[in-house]
Amino acid sequence: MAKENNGKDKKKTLKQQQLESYTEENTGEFLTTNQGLKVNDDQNTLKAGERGPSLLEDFIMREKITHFDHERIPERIVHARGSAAHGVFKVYDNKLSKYTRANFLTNPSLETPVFVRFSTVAGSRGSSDLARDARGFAVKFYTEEGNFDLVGNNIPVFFIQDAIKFPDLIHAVKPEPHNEMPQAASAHDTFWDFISLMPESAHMIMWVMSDRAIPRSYRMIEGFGVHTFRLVNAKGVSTFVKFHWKPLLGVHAVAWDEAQKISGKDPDFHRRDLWEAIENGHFPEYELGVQLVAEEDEHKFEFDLLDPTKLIPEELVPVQKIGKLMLNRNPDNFFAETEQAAFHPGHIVPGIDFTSDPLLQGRLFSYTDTQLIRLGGPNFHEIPINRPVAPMHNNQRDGHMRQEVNRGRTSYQPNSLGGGCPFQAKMVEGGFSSHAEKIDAQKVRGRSKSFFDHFSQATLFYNSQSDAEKTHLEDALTFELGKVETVEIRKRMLGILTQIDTGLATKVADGLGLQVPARPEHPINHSIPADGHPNDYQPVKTKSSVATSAALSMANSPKDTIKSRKVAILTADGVNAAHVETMQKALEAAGAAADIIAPKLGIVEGKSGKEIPVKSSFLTAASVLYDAVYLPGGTTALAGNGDALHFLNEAYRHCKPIAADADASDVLRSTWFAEGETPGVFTGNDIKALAATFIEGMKQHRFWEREKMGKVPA
Ligand code: HDD
Repeated sequence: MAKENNGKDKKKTLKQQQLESYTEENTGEFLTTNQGLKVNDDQNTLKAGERGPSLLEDFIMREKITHFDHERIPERIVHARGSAAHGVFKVYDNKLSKYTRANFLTNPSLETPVFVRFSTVAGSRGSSDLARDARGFAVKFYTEEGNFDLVGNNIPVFFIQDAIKFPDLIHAVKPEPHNEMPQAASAHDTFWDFISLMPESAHMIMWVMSDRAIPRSYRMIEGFGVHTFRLVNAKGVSTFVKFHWKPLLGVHAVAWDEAQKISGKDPDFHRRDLWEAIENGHFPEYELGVQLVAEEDEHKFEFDLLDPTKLIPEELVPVQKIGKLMLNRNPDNFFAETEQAAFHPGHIVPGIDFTSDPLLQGRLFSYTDTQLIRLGGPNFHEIPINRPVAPMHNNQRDGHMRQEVNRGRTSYQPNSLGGGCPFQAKMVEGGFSSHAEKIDAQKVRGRSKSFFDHFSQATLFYNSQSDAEKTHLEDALTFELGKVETVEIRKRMLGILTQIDTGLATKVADGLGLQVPARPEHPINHSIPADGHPNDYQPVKTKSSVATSAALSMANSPKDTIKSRKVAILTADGVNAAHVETMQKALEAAGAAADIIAPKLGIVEGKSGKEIPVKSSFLTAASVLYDAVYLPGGTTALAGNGDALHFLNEAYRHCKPIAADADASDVLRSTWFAEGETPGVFTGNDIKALAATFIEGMKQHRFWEREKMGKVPA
């Protein structure tokens, strides 16, 4: 595959140069101990005689085993399973300088190095990439003014409004404590018990039950900062901002049946996809967008900007695209970089600031705290991947694993012995100064009434989905609640669903064999504090000023490329090799990769005698690992091959584009979908025309309308 742009040939970023000073390679070197002593045998312990006991003196054995014994660190309490890449971010112009003094957001000549980690939330480090879950989208910008971390998700809202509930939410979704099941799945009693008692999660539930939670690729997800943040300009004027990432490849998902099968066939599917795309020069790209709201407009919406269970519909405030992120380099070492990366929404730079969103406020505490245990002490900022490229100077000293050798006598402020250094920076010198938000309030342990509408945006999301997306959402809820054993929990969830959409509630109830409960006049909130008056915390439904929002449906995502998609070409001896070659070339010219699959590895011999090397056999390949399938003519042998027919039927079931030579009809006749014309199945013998139609079809990603025709038993 052609390399579009080789990141390694480009000028190295400051971060790359910094990281390189910490790298080590064994090639051509002698084996040594950690003390630099050359070792002549690390395969046999020192013994008292060849058959005798090992000697305590053997420092080589002790060092090797001791280090091994301590190799593991605690996995992240959430987002344990992840994959990361290096890249660069560049802003398009200086338009944002009206709103922010952050250099990396206003200076188009700057190329800011970034490290981006994608993740699932609930599963352990070794769990499947294809779990139904939100995806983390954490970006560390190594700006010249310090590190800025945008620690977001692929979903623009969250389950809860207040960080104090986060431990409850995570305890509920993680495997149940008595038997540690199920792994990386929300389809169990404790999760839905919690959710059914937490009406504020209704909006987020719509998103995680949608296909957004089973992405095709990390390269095809959106990202959101979730909270409302502030941009602050040089004059100290603040503007509210929501951050968005929009992938250039569009937003695409797999089918739920497919996701479950991928989890078995290739649990590293997303990790591999990201890695291979970067190795092949298909650098993932995302545009950074902002929604800006002037301070004086803070209260003009029917929802509260500080409520993290709400989004700002793009119909009300458009997303302005301000720059582009490109991921162009895989990490050198997973543990050193991806595992040790420490993100924190509290890492900000001058020109960006927080709001009082109570979820954000709690996060500002949690992220440093968690690194202290996970990375083992207060010096985790010195780990190479976490170091800023901006210089660090302060009076913090010592602690476990301190790397810096601080010179001088003074580590306090004020001092005269050290010449008063390091100096505090004025704002004009780049010093950070918190936005002077005016606050005059009484201490209360409570919530603003402006946070009480839990359902309008859940309804807005549901109403904005395409027919297929609605069906998938209904199916997902029916699946998840079907796995719940406690019938009371299922019923309580139906009560929540009635408040979002009675049609949705009816369909799910039907699948569960239950009655739809009457829609309560006053929605019930079971999370009323013991000393609160029940009416104090009743959810209210406000009429949303937007009925549907195009940006909420993946069906409206751009569908103009097949770059980096994977196509399976099914072959057998006697195949039309000329057609295979033409199709392969056309697909590769459009940026896709086409793999030859055959009954066994080695070569297949075309009818013309041409030999074609086989990439995978039906034993190791699976339709769920591909985006589309091409069946050339001359493959009659496959008509009697159960694996090949299953491959085709399954691709059909998952609504994938399928192209076949007209004279491959002998094989097609043996498949489930042989009869008649169906959407997304392209046949013809003019191979060039067929390739062109197939490529256009692949741009659509899936032909979900096929699902109406009933499920294929594959
Ligand atoms: Fe969090 C990790 C995103 C709420 C506490 N979070 C973590 C990561 C992402 C998010 C992407 C992984 C970062 C990485 O790749 O290393 N978290 C979010 C979003 C939230 C959110 C978008 C809501 C808008 N998180 C949230 C709350 C709390 C935490 C309310 C605690 C009160 N999150 C953590 C944590 C983690 C974390 C325990 C685990 C590992 C880590 O921080 O470094 O501190």
